Amino acid sequence: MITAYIGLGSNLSDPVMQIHHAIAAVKKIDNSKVTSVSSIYFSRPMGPQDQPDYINAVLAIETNLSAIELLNTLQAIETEAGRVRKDNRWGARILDLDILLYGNEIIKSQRLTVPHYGLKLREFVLLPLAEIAADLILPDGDNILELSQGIDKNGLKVYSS
Ligand code: ROI
Repeated sequence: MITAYIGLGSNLSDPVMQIHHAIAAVKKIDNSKVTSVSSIYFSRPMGPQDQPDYINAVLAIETNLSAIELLNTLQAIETEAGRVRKDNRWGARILDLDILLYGNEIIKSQRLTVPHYGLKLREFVLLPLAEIAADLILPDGDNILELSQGIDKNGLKVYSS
């Protein structure tokens, strides 16, 4: 079993409901067990500001799936939520499920970069991650608690716990 961390985000179609639904869907993934779920956070958009505010959370999952199997499963959950994959990398989305970490592995393939490229730059990833895994160390040796304490919160707040 590998412990992976997944970031969840939504800013369309009732984001709080989307995140609750997504957490329930991830809990049903075969060969896997969700071991912790952060609070649900309210965050301001990173990137273009002419889009709604976001709801974000992070969860930990122990899984026997490979990283690509996990990615395929998460993308199926995004599609099920009604997400249309188009060229809107920085735009509004119904549901985003990102593999933040997959054990201590470093993965650089066409479909997948792990650790997630935005991990250290995003308050809406670092603070929820620190909430559920304060003693986590990244593959490069950086410490999640220190990173989370060093980042501007940019209005991030707990929406519900
Ligand atoms: N901004 C916030 N606050 N939360 C997100 O999940 C998020 N996701 C994105 C971009 C557009 C970068 N901005 C975001 O993909």
